[in-house]
Amino acid sequence: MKASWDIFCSVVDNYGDVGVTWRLARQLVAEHGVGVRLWIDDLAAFVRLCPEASLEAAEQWQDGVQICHWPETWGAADIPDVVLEAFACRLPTGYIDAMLQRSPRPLWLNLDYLSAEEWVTGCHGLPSLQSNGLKKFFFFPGFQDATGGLLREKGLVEQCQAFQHDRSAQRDFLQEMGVKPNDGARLISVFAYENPALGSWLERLASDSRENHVLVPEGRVLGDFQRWFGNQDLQVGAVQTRGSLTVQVLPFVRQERYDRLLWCCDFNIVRGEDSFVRAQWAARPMLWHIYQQEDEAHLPKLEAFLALYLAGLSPAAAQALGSLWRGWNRGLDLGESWQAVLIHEAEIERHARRWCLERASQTDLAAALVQFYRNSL
Ligand code: TRH
Repeated sequence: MKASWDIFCSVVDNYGDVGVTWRLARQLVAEHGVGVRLWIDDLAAFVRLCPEASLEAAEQWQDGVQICHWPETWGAADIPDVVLEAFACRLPTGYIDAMLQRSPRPLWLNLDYLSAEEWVTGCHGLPSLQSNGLKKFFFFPGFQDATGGLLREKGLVEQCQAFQHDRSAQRDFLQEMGVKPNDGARLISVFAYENPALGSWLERLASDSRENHVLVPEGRVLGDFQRWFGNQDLQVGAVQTRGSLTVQVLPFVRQERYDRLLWCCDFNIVRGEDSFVRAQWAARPMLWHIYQQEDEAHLPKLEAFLALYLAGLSPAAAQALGSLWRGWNRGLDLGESWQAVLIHEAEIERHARRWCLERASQTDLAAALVQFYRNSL
């Protein structure tokens, strides 16, 4: 009989929580033949990633996943074999009581946020005994072998490579998005949080000897672009040019299309958790705008990832890319560090491909979760 899973997603803000759980749910169904109910408390966020979904339905099926609205007042629900709470969201008390009653007890997992910090390898998979006698296991995604790995669908890297070798498929895709870059222009995507230093980077792009075509999905960083263009109203579809720089505002598209956009670009600026991972699978030079936390708690996480990511680069290229990432995340002037990155562009590109292949040789997160469940039986 096929195993049943409940995944609980509480949308804190933005799209990362729902982005990760939706991808995971689909993959569990498609590749591991399990039945998945995905409980989401904010369907509006889900509809942005899956536009055909209903905003009102208490229950609906999308790509073989049963999507359930997680109501404020919890009703009754049968308990499946595996209960996965994403990012320490709090399960309803009535649901936990029902878990206690079930025989055999379900496997209870907390899927944590992605971090490259060393301590993750020591905590991955550890149980925590709850006061009611239930055990909850902490499952950490990550970049190293001793972690739960990264979300990666079967054949993803091959699909991306085929697309990147097919110029006409890329051109058709971009045209559908209304994007027609001039020949030879560097294509850059920017999905980032607000950044007061954005202007210093845009200045550099505008005075570059090569054309830069910057694609900005609608969202939080748009205000900074607007300010740089003298408070022009930048709506979806807007195209503004200054010197060598063209900025084009794109609509927020379904997840699969956003992936393709990343595959098309020469440089991707991404944020949070899910787009950060997807840019790594795109195997192109990238910059991570990390989600800001109180007391600068995000900075050690940034450094932990940089320590891994930059390790395969020459010292000069590592210095250039590291200083661009740090500068972007600290709101510092970006002109010089961008220029330095361009000097090492070819090496950074080779490195992005290598990094992608190395990560793709590890067990993916969905497979690791399924294996963890099997081992628990
Ligand atoms: O939206 P985010 O900033 O989410 C963040 C992070 O997950 C952060 O760690 C978490 O603490 C916070 O939310 C609550 O960035 P992220 O993780 O990249 O999620 C964005 C999702 O949106 C991702 O699944 C890709 C998707 N997306 C589209 O589907 N279409 C688009 O056009 C774009 C730009 C993104």
